[in-house]
Parts: sequence; C-alpha cells; structure tokens
Amino acid sequence: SEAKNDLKHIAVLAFPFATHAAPLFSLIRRLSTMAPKAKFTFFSTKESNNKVFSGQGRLENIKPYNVNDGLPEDYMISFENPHEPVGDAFFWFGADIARELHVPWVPLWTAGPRPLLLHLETDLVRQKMGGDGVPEDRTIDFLPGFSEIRAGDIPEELLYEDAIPEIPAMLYKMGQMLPRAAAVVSSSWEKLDPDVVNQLRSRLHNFLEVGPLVLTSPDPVMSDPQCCLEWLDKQKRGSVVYVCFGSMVIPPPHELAVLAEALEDCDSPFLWSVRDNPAERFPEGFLERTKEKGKVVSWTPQLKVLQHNATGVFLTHAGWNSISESIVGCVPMICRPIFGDQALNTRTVEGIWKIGVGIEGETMTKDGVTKAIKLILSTGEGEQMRKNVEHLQDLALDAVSNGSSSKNLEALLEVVTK
Ligand code: U2F
Repeated sequence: SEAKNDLKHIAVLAFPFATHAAPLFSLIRRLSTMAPKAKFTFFSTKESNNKVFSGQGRLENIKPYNVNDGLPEDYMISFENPHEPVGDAFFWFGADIARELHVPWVPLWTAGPRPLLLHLETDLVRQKMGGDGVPEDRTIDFLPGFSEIRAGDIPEELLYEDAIPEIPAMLYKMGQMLPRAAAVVSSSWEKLDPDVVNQLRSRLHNFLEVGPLVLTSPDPVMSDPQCCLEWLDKQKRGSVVYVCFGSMVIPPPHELAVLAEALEDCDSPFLWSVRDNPAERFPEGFLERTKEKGKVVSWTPQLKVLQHNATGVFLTHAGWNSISESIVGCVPMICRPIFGDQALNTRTVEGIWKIGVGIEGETMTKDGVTKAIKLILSTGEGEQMRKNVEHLQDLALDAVSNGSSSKNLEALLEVVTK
C-alpha cells in the first residue's frame, strides 16, 4: 500500500567533492517531500554535509551521516593532491552494496547526457579515438548525434587510462556497472538532447532525466552575502558579463591576468566570482581601477544572477550545473573548459545547441575574450544564440511543469519506495 511504501529507509551515498553532493541533496529533498514518511540518510563527509545541510532549516526525514574521509582535519583538497578517496554514479560500488542488501541501486549522474553515453561506450571510444596517431579534430562518426564532437573534446580520463590514475579506473568501472542499476537518474531533461537520450535508454534499464534540478527542487537558501543582486539592479538590461569558473579549479594566473585586462578595457560592466583571496589573483590596482564598472566577489547566488535581466553573457568553465543554470536563466555562454566533461560540454554548447562559443584558441587571450564578449552582446549572431537558449529554457520549464521530468520523478519515487 502507499502507506507502507512511505515507511522505507533510503540510504544516500554522496560523492563529497565538486558540485556533486548539492544536486543529489536537491533531489533527495524533493523526494522527501513526495514521500514524507520515508527516511533518508545522507552519507557524506563532515565537510560536505555541513555545506549541503547548512541553512536548510528543519528537515524531518533527511538525516546527515558523516563518514570519516580518513584525512587529517586540516588537509586541503587540491588538484596537486589528487589522492582523496573518490566515488556517486561515480561511487559505482553502490551496485555491490545494494546487491548484498537486496535493494535496488539508483545512481545519480550529475553531469550531461553526452559524457554519460561516452562513459558507457568507453571501450569503443578508446578503440576508435584513443590511439597515438588520432588527430585532435577527428570527429566521432560511430555514435548518432556526435558528428560535431572531436577527439580533443572527449574527457581525457575517459580516453586515456593513465591521465590521473585513480579517476579513469573509477569512471571505467562506473561505465561497466551502470547497466546493472535499477534506474539511472540524471539532472538533465529529455528534450535537451533527444538523440542521446534514446541511445541511453537502449543501454540502461530505466534512464530517468529529472532536471534541471535547480527547477525540480529549487534551493531555498541561495544567500547573497555580497549583495550581487542589488548591484545587478543598477545595471542596464543584458549588459553584464558574469564570470565564474566553478567550484574546483581556477584558470592559470596568466589567463586571469589577460581576462582582467579584457574586462577592464571592455565597455561592459562585469561581475566576477573568484574563490579564496580574490585580491591576490589580479594585476596590481585592477580592483581599485574597476570598482565603478565591476564587482568581484567570492560567492554569488549564481542561479539568481543568471536569471537577472541585467546579465548578458556568462564566461564559464562549462561545468554541467553552470550550463543548466545558464539555460534556465536564458544567458548565452563563453566557455573556457578546464578538465573532464567541460570540453565536451563546450562543444555541445557551441556546435550543437548553438547557445555560446568556446574561447578562441582554447586558452584566454585579451583579444579572444574581447571578441567573444562583443560577439554575444552586440551582434546578430549573439542575438540568435539568445533565441536558441530561450528555446532550451522553454523546454526546461515544460519538463518540470508536468512534463517529462515531473513524470520521471514519479517513476523514480516508485523505484526507491517500492
Ligand atoms: C564539477 O563542476 P563544478 O562544481 O566545478 O561546476 P558546476 O557544475 O558548474 O557547479 C558549480 C555550482 O556552484 C554554484 C553554481 C553551480 O551550481 O551555481 N556557484 C554559485 O552558486 N556561486 C558561485 O559564486 C560559484 C558557484 C566538474 F568540474 C564539472 O566538470 C562537472 O560537469 C560538474 C557536474 O558533475 O561537477
């Protein structure tokens, strides 16, 4: 009976790095309102749990459980130090735990559908595109819908086993295990990339796209300690360049320096989110000289920034959450991919959805950034990108209001509470 289903206890195993635990938490928060009597235990590290549970108020049926990460208290996670334990769909060993417990395994894939399909086809992709002599611009002609994607866009750790030793092994195993899952959930939405979704459906038992999660389960907190929204209120419609490179990496110092020069010299106002100590990262005097036209902060309520009508273009590292949020906010993008799925996301933004551009020459130059900003803010081509992104935004809104994402969410609830 429904009442009995409601009494289920659901164990949730989060991947505690980058923006992985937050979307999983959003999904669980939504499911917990749909099944108020079910209990959810959210397993993650203390640091990650503190972050995702912070400011959420009373959550009757979701409890955090802190898992020791085995690291000293003051250990800093950085890319120079890639030895932390890793694992969400990334934690493929959830399949084994679930089998032992005789319960269904339901992984969440927190990125886009294209990298997911490539991970499922890792052997084929390595065989066709992984050899030494394969030119960077060879396109993928063996999967429908991928003819715009080049060898150089494929995540390195998918293509080469030895890119960063632990990561390819984990992702490879994930690709092997996902077909065993009772359902694979993803934070995308069906009409965004229908060709790819159909291929995923034929490879997985129950592929359920329930996103964009920022709409399926909006974050009730989204604080704005540095008053970015108030600042945006004072800017002209569609004029602001918003810059943010996500939660993990920052472009190298010389690129930040040329980006700062480009922003200082261009006509547009800018809002720049830089973690840690922003002042140390910029050319001398930059912050002082640009304080009238620019605002540099260490955190923004990003979705709200992208939904603000003053924001005209988003310079991003092309992480999946940032791309989804830019679509939801209807803002074309300039992409400077750094690692993982980001080059593939960039190529999809540029070549398939046509809602933005990759940075010319792959690393930022003053000229490249300036040209890209002008293209998006003041040409017909930029205008067309805005129309294209508006179309994708409509598809996202439809998906969550009684469309495919809300249906898939019901189907997911059925799987986890049956
Ligand atoms: C990894 O991505 P990141 O965590 O580096 O970047 P995003 O997926 O774009 O997520 C960043 C999130 O942080 C939020 C922003 C996004 O939801 O709204 N944020 C904010 O609110 N304010 C700020 O000032 C700065 C950020 C990985 F690197 C990517 O390649 C993957 O695609 C991604 C998903 O698996 O995870």
